[in-house]
Amino acid sequence: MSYTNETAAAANDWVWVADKENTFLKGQVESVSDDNKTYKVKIPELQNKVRSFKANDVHRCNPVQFDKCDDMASLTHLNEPSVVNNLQLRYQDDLIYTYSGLFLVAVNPYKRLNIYNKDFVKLYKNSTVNLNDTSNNSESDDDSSHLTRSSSVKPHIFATSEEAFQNLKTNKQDQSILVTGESGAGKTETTKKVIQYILQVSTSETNKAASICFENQILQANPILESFGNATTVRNLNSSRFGKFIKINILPASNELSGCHVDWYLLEKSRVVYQDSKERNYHVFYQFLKGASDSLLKEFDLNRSIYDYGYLKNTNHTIPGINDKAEFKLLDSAFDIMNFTDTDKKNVFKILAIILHLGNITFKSSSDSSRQAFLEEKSNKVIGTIAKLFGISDTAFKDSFMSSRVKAGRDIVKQQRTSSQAKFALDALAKSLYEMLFQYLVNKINDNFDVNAVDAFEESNSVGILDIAGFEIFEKNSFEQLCINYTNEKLQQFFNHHMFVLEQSEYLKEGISWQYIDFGQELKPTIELIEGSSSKKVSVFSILNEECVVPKGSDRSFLEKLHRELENKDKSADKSKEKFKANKIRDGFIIKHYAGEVDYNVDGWLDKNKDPLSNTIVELLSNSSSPFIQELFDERALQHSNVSDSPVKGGRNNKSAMFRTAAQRHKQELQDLMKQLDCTQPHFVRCILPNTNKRPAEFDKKLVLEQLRCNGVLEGIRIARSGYPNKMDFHTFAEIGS
Ligand code: AD9
Ligand code: MG
Repeated sequence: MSYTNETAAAANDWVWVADKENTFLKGQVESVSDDNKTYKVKIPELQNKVRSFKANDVHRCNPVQFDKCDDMASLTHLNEPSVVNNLQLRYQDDLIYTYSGLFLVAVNPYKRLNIYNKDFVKLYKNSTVNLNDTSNNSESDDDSSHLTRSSSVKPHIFATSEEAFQNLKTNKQDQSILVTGESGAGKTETTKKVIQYILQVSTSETNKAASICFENQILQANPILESFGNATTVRNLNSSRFGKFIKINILPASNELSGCHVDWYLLEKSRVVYQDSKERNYHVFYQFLKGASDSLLKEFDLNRSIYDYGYLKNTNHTIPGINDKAEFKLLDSAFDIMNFTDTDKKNVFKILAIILHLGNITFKSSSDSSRQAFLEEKSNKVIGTIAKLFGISDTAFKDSFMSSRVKAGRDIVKQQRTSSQAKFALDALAKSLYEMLFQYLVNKINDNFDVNAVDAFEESNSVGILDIAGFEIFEKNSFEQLCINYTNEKLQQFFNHHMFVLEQSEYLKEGISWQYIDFGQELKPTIELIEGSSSKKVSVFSILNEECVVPKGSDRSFLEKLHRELENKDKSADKSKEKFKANKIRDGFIIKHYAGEVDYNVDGWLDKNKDPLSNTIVELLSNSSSPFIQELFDERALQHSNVSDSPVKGGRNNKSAMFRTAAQRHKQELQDLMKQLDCTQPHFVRCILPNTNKRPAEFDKKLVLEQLRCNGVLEGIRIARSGYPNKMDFHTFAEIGS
């Protein structure tokens, strides 16, 4: 990437040059061609060899006084190598936090640093400065104070948290802290640090006992969410397989905690029934089997061996550094602190037991052409156990997955399923049950916060912390990647627009004329391509939703329709079509995201988008003799009886919400999130993975550079550079001018 207003290098200048092996190297310009297009550069690291480079691959180095600078926006020469180099130099000194304009960049240290203790909280408390106090020529109509970090305190997640906290108190405005990054980059750890800081500075002196109790409950929501929502993956031993937005309410006048609320997004359900090699199922299954009492396991007809369960047996059951038995104890006490009764806890464990048993029903196929499914002998006992736990009859349960009802003319007839169809139905049930359980847990946590909330809700403001996966470009990208990339595209649009608003207000204040460009608009065509808009009805999601309801819809017909409807034949007509490319060779399509082109493969998209549960099973379970199961499925039954192509609005907790496809649901949830974020003063944190070996002190420049391109840090620099440089001090100005 070249930056438009970057000053060109001349002979003898020190520069960064592109290098395949080292990403970039430092060198000194020997000469520049007459047309300024080619540079000859001497490179000390390559035994002073002189090499030729195109102008685009040559970037000026910064004067040494900028080494390890706290805010990269202040670099004289702002280019990719300088940014990466600065992060690397700081990382070597354990300076993991660095500002880049509006961003706080956090590089995962992969070791415990002593920078989060009470002394550090004290250091950052009240460390913000009021910009309005220092700007005596402000003519802004905006009478809210803008508190920002003081240049005397070093970049730190506590500094960002303090800024949010002080702005909440002073402006009585909701705040948000958006934390994104790759898997393993440190988002969840960062989120925990923000919560730790907010809780420590917001504890009320007048109502200390209640405050400590509430603080404890907020902290204890985490072990529950992590047990059920986290798993060991190749990238992260404790990887969150869902996104979350935690809002902590505070009364600005008294500093008192007044409430808390958790929203969640995109739980990876497929992990319940299938895990890649070297990965695990959700932590809770291992914790439960290792930590539960003998009597509890017996009650659910379970034994301790992980290898006896179809959904676990191919996974590593012990992970160095993870003690499942001890974690179960922590989970159990978190349940107690969150006021789960013994019955509530038993209900939760019952669902886990049912899921484990569901994975143990196995089939044989008949040898004739019907390939009809037959149960393996031992499965009959398992079915009996599950039916008992569900509170339904054995036969009805067996019937619900062994056969399906299909329309034949005016009649509904029963059709026997094949082995793979029956297995699909059971897996779908296990996945849905797990997701419903997760929803139940979050609802319980939120209900508990509501009960304990301080009775002055309308006077409170919140700090919301978003912990959500960053942009993903894998070898094979599926529906899940589209959902997460679409989310990141929206968040980037939010950032770009926010930056534009800030810049604009800065120029207005100083009466400087500038041609405003809202960089948020640049992302609109891609977003519209995915979700559609009032003027653009046909989108990836609309075509996918349609294929899920038309008779005989398939992944292939979906793909054909995508190619037909979205491939760009008329370039002038529709900007969003410029972001779409058909990829007929790889059975997929390409979307040009701001972070790069992503090749999506459509295998399995219709199944992933539809509600996989059949009406039969939903009806059956909503009439269960167990009140808990009945309650879980009642709502589902209601949704099923109202299946409609144009779903009504409503959050996940809205009982009147009709069934929606996964795409419709995610679009709605994201809209709700964006609406909330729009009302907040945002703060942006970008977590960076330094290496893929989970090792401290190892800094992979290429890996870091790729992340900076994807996570908007370099995009932020590009936008900042399109405006006027407004952060230059006098000495630098004089140096450049001379
Ligand atoms: V994922 O998308 O949920 O897979 P995260 O959330 O980005 O991912 P996480 O916060 O779980 O990553 O961090 C991964 C690991 O890095 C942690 O388990 C720690 O071992 C390590 N880590 C991250 N941040 C810090 C830190 N500030 N100090 C020490 C850290 N270790
Ligand atoms: Mg995480």
